[in-house]
Amino acid sequence: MIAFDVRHYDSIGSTNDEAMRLAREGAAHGTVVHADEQTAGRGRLSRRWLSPPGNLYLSIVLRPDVPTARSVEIGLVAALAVADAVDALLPQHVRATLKWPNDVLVHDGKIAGILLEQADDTLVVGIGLNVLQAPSGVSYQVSTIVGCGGLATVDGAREKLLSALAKWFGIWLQEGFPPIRASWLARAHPIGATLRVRLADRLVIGRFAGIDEDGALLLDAADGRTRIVAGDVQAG
Ligand code: BT5
Repeated sequence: MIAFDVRHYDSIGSTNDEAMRLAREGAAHGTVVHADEQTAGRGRLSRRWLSPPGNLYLSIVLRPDVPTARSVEIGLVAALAVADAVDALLPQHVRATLKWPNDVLVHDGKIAGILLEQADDTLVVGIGLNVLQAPSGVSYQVSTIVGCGGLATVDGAREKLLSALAKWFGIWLQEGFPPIRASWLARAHPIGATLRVRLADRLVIGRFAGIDEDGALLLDAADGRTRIVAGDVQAG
């Protein structure tokens, strides 16, 4: 069980930066930085995460006692936890789906993003979840809990998310990656779906063939099976 210690801020640049700073000062496993808004919220690859008041922005310091190479798996653990929390806040017939590596979608719109950052033996997992406010100026479809018919407060969403995270982190520590991989696949693109994956230097188009035992994306492209460790999946 993780003992969460939540530090709340009204406004901050990025909760990930603050969590990293606290981690460098020795903050314990389970320290959580939660802000009502971020003025410099970050996505992957220096992209922006729009962070107006009304949504959940938090970062968790984790010190898992496992090789750093397994941190990719924690991204998938976090995505499952966010998806469970989102499901619990939405009407029963609506379910969150997952897009590799860490996006959580509802009705094909991105409702949450996850940013993993690492320094030595410390991992910071940053999660942004749209609860009340759909940010404007995003180039693709965005969802919010309330816009999808859910009922939630930001603090209520935080509690659901942290308890789901404690649950999935515990499963991962006790049973390893196989149950995470199976549960992730059950919520993800169907096997065989056409995916377009933007890599640093090119676009790869192929059929989704699952994720391997390390969490990497497997794609059957014209020139055979490709294993992808970093990229952006675009609409099929
Ligand atoms: C992510 O990056 O999806 C990771 C986002 C992590 C945000 C959290 S908030 C708490 C913590 N503190 C931080 O500073 N960050 C973390 P990526 O896959 O690169 O997606 C970024 C893209 O999502 C942007 O380029 C926009 O197109 C889109 N976007 C920006 N804000 C959004 C929002 N609020 N909801 C949905 N999409 C958004």
